[in-house]
Amino acid sequence: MSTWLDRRVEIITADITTLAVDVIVNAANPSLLGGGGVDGAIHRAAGPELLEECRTLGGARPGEVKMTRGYRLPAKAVAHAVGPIWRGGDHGEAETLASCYRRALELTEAHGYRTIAFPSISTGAYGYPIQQAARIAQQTVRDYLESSRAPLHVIFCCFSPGDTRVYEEVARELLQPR
Ligand code: AR6
Repeated sequence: MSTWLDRRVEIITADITTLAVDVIVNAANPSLLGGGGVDGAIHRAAGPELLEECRTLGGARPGEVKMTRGYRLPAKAVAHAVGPIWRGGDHGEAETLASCYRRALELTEAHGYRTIAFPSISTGAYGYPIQQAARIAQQTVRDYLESSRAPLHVIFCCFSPGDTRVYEEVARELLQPR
């Protein structure tokens, strides 16, 4: 089951490591050397070569994104994004989170890739409230697609049906005429 927001954006429930897309986004930490959650799942599925390449990247700051190959994943590449840790919302978390989505889309376009799948960055271990994070994710992607001529296809890959429902609610909200 998937919900299409428009021809270029859809919401699905899935394990992101199973998706045969061009780029999957990782919710990484500043070391870029792996961790739990989706980060751990991506490293396990990609194999040790991914960690080897990650060691050459020199880490990343919150809001930054760095791209690697996908190795044993069905995806061609991984965009490692460092989301913000939620600290109440008045520490620039929204801007840092939006930067993750924007930079991942820019890198995808720069590499000539077309399909990109995002997990719900920062809403697990980093504690970002999912409804607020989903709003930023969808608004940032929508703004990016409006200003870009690239033939991008964006997938919001939720890990649970509950998260998918939140994303669908937010999508309906954002579709209301402003
Ligand atoms: N496919 C799709 N989404 C997933 C998967 C999966 N296989 N596994 C988990 N999620 P989290 P964060 C969802 O904690 O909050 C790591 O240790 C999950 O349900 O993975 O950005 C890093 O190394 C949630 O909705 O990332 C960092 O230290 C979303 O992915 C830290 O956690 C993000 O949850 C980053 O925390």
